[in-house]
Amino acid sequence: MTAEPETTAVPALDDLLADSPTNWGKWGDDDEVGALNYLGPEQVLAAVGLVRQGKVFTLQRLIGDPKGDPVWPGRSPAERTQILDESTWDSDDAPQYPGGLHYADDKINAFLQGSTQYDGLGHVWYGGKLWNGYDARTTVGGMDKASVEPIAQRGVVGRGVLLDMARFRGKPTLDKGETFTHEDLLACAEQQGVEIRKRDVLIIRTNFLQLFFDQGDAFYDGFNEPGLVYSPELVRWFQDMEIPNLVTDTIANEVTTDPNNGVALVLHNALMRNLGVTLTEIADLEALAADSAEDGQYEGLYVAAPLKVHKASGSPVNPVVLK
Ligand code: UVW
Repeated sequence: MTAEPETTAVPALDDLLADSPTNWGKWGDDDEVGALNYLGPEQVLAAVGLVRQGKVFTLQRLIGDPKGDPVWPGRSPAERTQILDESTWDSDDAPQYPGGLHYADDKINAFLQGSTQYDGLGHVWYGGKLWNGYDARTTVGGMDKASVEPIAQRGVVGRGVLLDMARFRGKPTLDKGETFTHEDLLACAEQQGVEIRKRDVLIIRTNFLQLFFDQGDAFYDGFNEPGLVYSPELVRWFQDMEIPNLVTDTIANEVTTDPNNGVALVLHNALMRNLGVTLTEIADLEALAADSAEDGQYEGLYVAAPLKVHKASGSPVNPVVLK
């Protein structure tokens, strides 16, 4: 008799996160920005004081990069179409303006989460409930609740701390499926000589998307990004530290498939859906990381405001760090 191979059932998020903390109701029944409530005038003013050198870093990846745009499997890169240019006026039908004005126009057809982006807190869910307990049916035809719009309206400003996990692990990029914990973030911060404080915006560098440019289509074989991995202790740490926003240079901010239980995107749920931590993805941290390694300043003023798109589950952003 041949023994059946042992299969381990993948738990439902409802079961895996049954005892995980939530912040539902903490900022009222109508809240749509969650842990961003931790960033008030006190945090803004303290962060402004970190601008000591006049250095400015923009964290958005180029949309329509001639080398390609890394996107979540199933999404497609943005397509930019030229609508008007000088050739338009080769035609007798071209619009004529008094004084002889000519101009260029273009448009893009893009996934709102197909570039550097903020997720609205309602972007992912399980068990029929979104952030703050909103019914998942409120997503039908557009996000009536916890879209990116309220995040875009308020903006995000605070102390940003860069945690260069690739450099900390002594590698050019983290590997497919490589994980790290909040303890690793603390060790990385210590090695960098910076403190992670309550209410910090965490900015984590893996440089994993370099492999998208190096490997071409093979990048998507067995797609499994590196990143933070779920544990009850990690969720408790985020909760205790009142982390408002997690920014990474990967497509989805965490290890894609949790090696401990086989569940996909556990932290999108444990941190974003349950605690209201805002997620920012596909950031380009290369210039900031190179500069921080040189000057030793891993903290700065973080400023971001995603595009205001009505009912959207996410939208593009070009975050800025000033040192
Ligand atoms: C998913 O969660 C599917 O995508 P994102 O990377 O936009 O969060």
